[in-house]
Formats: sequence, C-alpha cells, structure tokens
Amino acid sequence: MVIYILTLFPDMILNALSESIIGRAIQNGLVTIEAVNIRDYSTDKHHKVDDYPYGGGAGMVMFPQPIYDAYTHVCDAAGHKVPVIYLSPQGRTFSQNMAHELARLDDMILLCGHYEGVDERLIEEIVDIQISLGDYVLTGGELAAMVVADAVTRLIPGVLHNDESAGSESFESGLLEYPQYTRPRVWRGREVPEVLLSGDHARVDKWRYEQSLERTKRLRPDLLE
Ligand code: 4G0
Repeated sequence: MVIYILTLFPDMILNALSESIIGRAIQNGLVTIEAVNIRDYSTDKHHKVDDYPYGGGAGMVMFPQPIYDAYTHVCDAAGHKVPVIYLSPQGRTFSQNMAHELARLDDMILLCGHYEGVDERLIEEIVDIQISLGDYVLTGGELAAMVVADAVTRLIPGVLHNDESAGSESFESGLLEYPQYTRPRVWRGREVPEVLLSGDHARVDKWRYEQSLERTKRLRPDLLE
C-alpha cells in the first residue's frame, strides 16, 4: 500500500511514522508513506499557499492551485486516479470499520488542511471522502492523518507479528478488551486474578469474556446496542 500525505509539514509526518510498528512496516516494504509538501507546488512567487477568505472573516483559507497540482502530480506518477481523503471536522467519524475498508485500497491520498481549511471548490473537485476523528478542532489535519495512517497500516497483512495480533481486541469483537496482567504476580499488594494462573484455558476464556461484557456494559453501553 502507498499512503500519500499532502501536507505543509512533511517532516512532522515522516518523523512520527518512522517509529515503532509503522516504522518497521515501512522498513519491511509493507507500506510506503510519501509525504508531499503542498508548498513545493505553489506557483506563487513567495510560495504562498493560503489567502484571505472572500466575504471576510477570521483566518486564512488554503487556495486550490498548489493542492490540485500536488494531487495531479501524485496521480500522474501512480498512473491512475488515487482516492482522496480529506481530514476535516466536517467528516464522517473515523471508526475501526472504516479502517478495515481503507486497508483494502492499493493507495490513498490523505489531504491535510490548515488555517480555516481549504477552498470549497478544491474539495468538490478532488475529495472522495471526508473523515473526522471526532468533535474537536486541531491546528491542522496532520495528526488526524497520522491516526488514520496508523490504524490502516496495522491492518495490512504482515505488519503485526503474532504477539501484536489485530483480531482479538476491542472493536473487532464489538466489546471492550478484558484486563491484562504480567509479572510480578503480586505488585504493591495487588494480586493477579487467580483464574489466570490456573492453566485452565476454558476457565480463562470464560472469565475474559465475562470481564469484556461487564466492562462494556459499564463503560460503553452504546457498543451493545
Ligand atoms: C479542515 C481534522 C481542516 C477544516 C482537521 C480545520 C480537526 C480534525 C482543518 C478546518 C482539523 C478532526 C473548518 C477549522 C484542520 N481539526 N476532528 N484541522 N476547520 O478530525
């Protein structure tokens, strides 16, 4: 999979995604993250990318030209129309189901806006889906794009090793995860639940399922509806 990220801050993206499991996936060639600097495509003599909004009002708006030229450059290089996802507070709320749908794509463009967002005509022209992380505003779409890139990349076959598995966890089962414990057996007077030391796998599975159900009822009853 190739994930193109159109951004004014390419180093922010590459630094963050070069670490840990996503960094290893990149090293292993399972995903390519290509950060495309929108400013490099500005034909303005001062490399400007934003301007005052028509009609007045606070903030700046990114104008279409550099973003559109960066987009056509990516599509020309890829040899086909690459789907564009715009990270915006106005998008559909991101979910594990959406991550699974995106993980089936060969490639995608994550478009990061700044200031008060981008000119509406650019959205109409190139954007296929708008995704929001939730009801809050960030200074730019970069952090949201990194969240989507991470959630999608970890679903690519081979990215997670056996001990990092993607199937048995929250949201895949529709339930919250059961509590986990490791060494030591007693820590600050708190003991690991006896059932986990019993070696009785059927009992362990039953206990974990009950814990998942109880937690979901208590903390996220909306998931059970
Ligand atoms: C588009 C995404 C992009 C419009 C991006 C801001 C939050 C999210 C941006 C705006 C973002 C999210 C209209 C302020 C960049 N903030 N919730 N900031 N406006 O996913």
